[in-house]
Amino acid sequence: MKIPFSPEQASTIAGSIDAIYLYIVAVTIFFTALIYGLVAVFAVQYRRKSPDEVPGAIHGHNGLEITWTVIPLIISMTMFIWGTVVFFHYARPPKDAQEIFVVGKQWMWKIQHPSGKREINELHVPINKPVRLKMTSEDVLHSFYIPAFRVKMDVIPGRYSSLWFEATRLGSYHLFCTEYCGTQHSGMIGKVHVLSQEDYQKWLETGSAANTPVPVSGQELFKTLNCATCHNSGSGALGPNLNGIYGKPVQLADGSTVTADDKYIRRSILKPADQVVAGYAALMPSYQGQVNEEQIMQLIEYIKGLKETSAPAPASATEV
Ligand code: HEC
Ligand SMILES: [Cu+2]
Repeated sequence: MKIPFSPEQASTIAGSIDAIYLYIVAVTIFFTALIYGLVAVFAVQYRRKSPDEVPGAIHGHNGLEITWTVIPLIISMTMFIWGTVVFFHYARPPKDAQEIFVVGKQWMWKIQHPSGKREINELHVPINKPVRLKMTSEDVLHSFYIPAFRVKMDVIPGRYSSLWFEATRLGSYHLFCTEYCGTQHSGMIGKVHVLSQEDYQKWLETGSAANTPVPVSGQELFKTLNCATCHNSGSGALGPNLNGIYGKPVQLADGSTVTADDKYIRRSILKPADQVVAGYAALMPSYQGQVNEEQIMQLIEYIKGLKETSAPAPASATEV
């Protein structure tokens, strides 16, 4: 259904967002018309007809009170429940969603696909496939908005936010930053290109010789930053074995337990002293200022891929 003055519906969620939006608008228009209409009618009907007319006293009416409380309650609950159902669908990416990495930076969107292919202010996605964007910001607040998909999410420095969608129509659509982020904010715009799955694969492969898959870039960083000096899963290693830690609980020195998720690993790299692993000394240096957000994402992808049974990360003493 094409709604006048609104962008095309090009994702699986666009229809349900528009439906609830139209429902709320329709209810609002109905009651606005009803109330203003009655104000006008009553003003005429019950106007003072002679100068000495005195109105009769009103002593309330329970039936009326209950009616105009219960009806709006029911209507607002339909909005709430329906809205919640749509929101839950929107907030929970499907498990099989393909991940794409996004870093907002004054004033551009830097995007990297898992195969390593990069683009700026353009996002190529396959049609009919759920895609999840993992997003963060290098500097200030930004917000990632694709009107035709009806999806928008804040992009926040120091945090990961995620946004998912499944495109349903081929074509190119607007991409906007919708959080005022400085002088060139209005120029922080781009295009989302929805390709057929074959064309997306072809697009990924063009110039692929120059691309390093994201976890492999992470592995290279792990070597060049000398992480492997301490994290080498050898006996007597200074740092904990990182194989298989992703998603698992970690016991900290202060007695608490945290899950080794993206946020925890990012913090371990930038502020290792904040959350020290039980049984280890706080020896790890901070990498603040040595790695940018894209590189942190790459390191995380590498650590995510380390299975419990992986060969030990090479000790840099023998590697370097
Ligand atoms: C000088 C040795 C050293 C270096 C170099 C080092 N680390 Fe660490 N790392 C440690 C120690 C010791 C701990 C445990 C104490 C703590 O949490 O601070 C640790 C903890 C961690 C943790 C949390 C592990 C867990 O089991 O919860 C992660 C993730 C991590 N480091 C990643 C890295 C990455 C990535 C690099 C390279 C960018 C790096 N480390 C470089 C010594 C090091
Ligand atoms: Cu911005």
